[in-house]
Amino acid sequence: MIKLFQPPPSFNAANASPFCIKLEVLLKMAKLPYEIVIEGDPRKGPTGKIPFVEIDGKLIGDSGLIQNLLEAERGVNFHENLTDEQKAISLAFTRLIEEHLYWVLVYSRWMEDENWLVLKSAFFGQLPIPLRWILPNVIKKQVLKNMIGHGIARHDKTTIYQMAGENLTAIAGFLDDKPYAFGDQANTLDATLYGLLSAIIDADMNSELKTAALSHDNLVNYTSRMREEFFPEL
Ligand SMILES: N[C@@H](CCC(=O)N[C@@H](CS)C(=O)NCC(=O)O)C(=O)O
Repeated sequence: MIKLFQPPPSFNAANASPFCIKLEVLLKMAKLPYEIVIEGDPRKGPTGKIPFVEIDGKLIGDSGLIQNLLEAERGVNFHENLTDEQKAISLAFTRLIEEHLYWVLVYSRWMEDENWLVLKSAFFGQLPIPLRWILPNVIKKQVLKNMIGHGIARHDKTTIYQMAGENLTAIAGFLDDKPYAFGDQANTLDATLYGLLSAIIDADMNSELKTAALSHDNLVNYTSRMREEFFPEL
């Protein structure tokens, strides 16, 4: 049985982490049995990030690498029926979502004062005092450092949300009125896309990022359809 290590559901979404939502959707798509182990500390994972899994006694991190491993070792094909061109588009959008749009989500959660209060309480609210007072600001400084390293936090707020708006417009234009990214069958890009859209749209936090996402009806409808299909219990 695959053990999936991830934090508990939060913010009215299946998970606080879009990568955890993505991986859980992939496991559901592949109909592979798995067991969730609640783990909120990314440092416990082999790459220092969540999600991670235990398969055959080995810990493996990174949703994309786990996906590759499932394809190589469990006979799953997350790209079934896709042409080489579609596979290339899928990878390009995956990188846009995970390597750029994701960082705007991080910015909107950690740097917007109202969202920071929600996040602080969800992530650190259960810690004993004085950790509950000290840790949030220590981690926030580290997250800001990471965002500066990535480059996103070197821009002003208006520019950051403008860039995210461009990403969302590109995604909405590509999705158009298709049920899934590549037509009638859900593929790996749907897991990635839903993970991030759910973190933006379903999560009970507001920002210009969410406003931009909500301005695309097809993204809103897609997110609620995917939620209904993969997390009907929510
Ligand atoms: N490429 C990784 C990214 C995972 C990731 O960034 N996870 C975040 C949570 S959404 C994390 O663990 N951050 C903790 C940190 O960077 O210290 C994947 O696809 O799994």
